[in-house]
Amino acid sequence: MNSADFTSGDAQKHKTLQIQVFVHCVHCGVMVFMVGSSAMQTTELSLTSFGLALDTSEHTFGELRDSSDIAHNDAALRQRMAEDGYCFLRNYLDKGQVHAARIEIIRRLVEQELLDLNYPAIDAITNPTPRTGKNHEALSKNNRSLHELLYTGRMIALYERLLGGPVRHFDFTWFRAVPGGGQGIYPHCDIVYMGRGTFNLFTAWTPIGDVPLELGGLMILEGSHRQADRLRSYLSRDVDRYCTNYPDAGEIESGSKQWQDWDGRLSSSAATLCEKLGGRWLTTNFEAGDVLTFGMATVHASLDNHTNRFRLSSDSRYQLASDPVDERWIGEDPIAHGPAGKKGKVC
Ligand SMILES: O=C(O)CCC(=O)C(=O)O
Repeated sequence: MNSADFTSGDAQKHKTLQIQVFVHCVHCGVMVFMVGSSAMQTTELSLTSFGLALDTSEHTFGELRDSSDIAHNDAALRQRMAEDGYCFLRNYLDKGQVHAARIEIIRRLVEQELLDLNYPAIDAITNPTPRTGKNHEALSKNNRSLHELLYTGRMIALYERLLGGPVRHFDFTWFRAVPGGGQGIYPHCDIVYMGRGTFNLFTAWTPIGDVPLELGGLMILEGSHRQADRLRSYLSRDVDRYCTNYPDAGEIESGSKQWQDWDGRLSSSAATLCEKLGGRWLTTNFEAGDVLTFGMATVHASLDNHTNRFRLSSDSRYQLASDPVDERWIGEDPIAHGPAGKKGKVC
């Protein structure tokens, strides 16, 4: 199946499609989606990341380990994080809360005229002719149901267990609304974007609704957190540093240009990086209620969206309250990667 096949069809048909991924078929080299409707079509889709084909054979691609059986065991959870560089907790969050957060995001997407309202809004079908670009910040800012999901209750309890003390979160919430046909992100580690406080910091990647493979979820490069020696110079970089003596320094300082020569990527190609560093790209069919948490040196990327729906997910960050915090991501109106977050030097 190509993405055009999947994205065509009327709403009712779309709603009744059931997509099952046969993980054993990753052995065939091509990820096979069985798309079942009353007509029982069987079609195929190759997975891509950042526009490039991904080798989904078993030595380079696999399933995330589910740690939900140890979600409430502090020692086991920390041990798992040390071992794997991530913990994937299936069905850990309250599905009702995830749904409430989704409804509010949907309401804001409708307000921004980004959904095709010939279909039920909750399905988040992308408006093929949007009049405006989307405003990520407007999706997450002052979004009480999203913030309750991410910054109270089970989520905070998880980080108290992982960190062993009172926790604070970044005030900035990254919200990803990847439109139908949109690209995922290139391989990177988070520390290059948020390393001015502590390294003892975790990301929570939270699907706001189901995110099956074809919608483009997150992937972790297996064992990559143990490659810190090889990645030492990458991991010590700060994406907001710039050279004041370069011709475009003024544009960085005014905010008209975000990056001088580097956007934090470790590589543009998930497949090539996997060959170089070893390990498999691990992912899953994410469901509402799942959370995937990982550390600052864990290499990750995301799959492209091969549907006509928005992929909705957030990433949020947690650390010990007593540790220093990166000034870019806190406060009422975090400075983020804007001009106030840049650090210049003569190169
Ligand atoms: O959701 C994505 O596509 C990227 C998320 C990410 O890079 C992160 O959570 O650090």
